[in-house]
Amino acid sequence: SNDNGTTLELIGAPTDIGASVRGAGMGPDALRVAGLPEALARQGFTVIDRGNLAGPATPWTAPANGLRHLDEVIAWNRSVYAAVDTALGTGHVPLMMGGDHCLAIGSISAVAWHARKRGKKLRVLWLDAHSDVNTETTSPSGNLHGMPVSCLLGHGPAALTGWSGERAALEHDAIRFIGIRSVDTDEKDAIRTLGLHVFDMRHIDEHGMRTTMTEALQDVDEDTHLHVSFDLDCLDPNIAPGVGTGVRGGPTYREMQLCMEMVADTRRLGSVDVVELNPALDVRNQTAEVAVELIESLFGKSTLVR
Ligand code: Z70
Ligand code: MN
Ligand code: MN
Ligand code: MN
Repeated sequence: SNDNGTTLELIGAPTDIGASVRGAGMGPDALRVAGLPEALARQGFTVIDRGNLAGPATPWTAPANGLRHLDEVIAWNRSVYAAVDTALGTGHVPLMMGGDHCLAIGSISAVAWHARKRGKKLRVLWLDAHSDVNTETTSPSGNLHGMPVSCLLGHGPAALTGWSGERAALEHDAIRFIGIRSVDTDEKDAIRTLGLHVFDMRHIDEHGMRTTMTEALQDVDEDTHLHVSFDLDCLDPNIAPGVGTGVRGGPTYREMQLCMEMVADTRRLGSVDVVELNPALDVRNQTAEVAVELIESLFGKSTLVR
């Protein structure tokens, strides 16, 4: 057989609990329909599809104290944390299929706990049009998918911080943002104050994806656990219309392929989130199909001829 020795666990988290637009809850099944499990199996991985986690329905109530659906967001993230923790504890590579981006709180908190236990450095690549570094006091919407980075840095609501065993799951210099082009006013201040490393679209336009990724992956070494948190709205809406909050001017298909290939080349990828896929807004599941192709590259499928 072509078994490459690595087991991937697909974990579905079918919810739009932190989002502004309905539909992200259908993301996991759209990725399955697009053939994600089979594609990864063809690459030699043992693929375990854990099916979909269960959690509360989205009530679509107004924000309370600057936070919408806080109790339900906590419940979903507890389930995600437990599933990712189990996968990592078994030596498997978890691939969390969202669902909206608030689920990265549970996912990355579990990853951070395991990285610390194993004495590994953690590097997170946050591929997104948005910086997701709002808090309950700065958020214009109250939607928690705009706040996961703050929670992971220890600055979110108390109920969503500290899950990794430390106040902050991530130090400010453990995360690199790629593709950013929609940042709220107060988020800009937070980025400056916290010293976050943001490779926005201007940076990619001026320096190219190759230089950008060389910079973003600097100091990733054999002791590094690399986590990719892939918000599909990072992509240009021309190729990825199936997202709740598309923003024009994102990376092209070719730029994102190179990004994924350069991550794969490090051979340090240890966990992944794929979030914000909204099949209700998609066109014939094309965003899910693009996502599958990019995830194949992320896990080492090469288009190199030589
Ligand atoms: C805005 C907010 C956001 C994704 C929208 C939007 C955040 N900054 N994130 N779509 N994926 O409401 O905080
Ligand atoms: Mn996001
Ligand atoms: Mn986004
Ligand atoms: Mn720094």
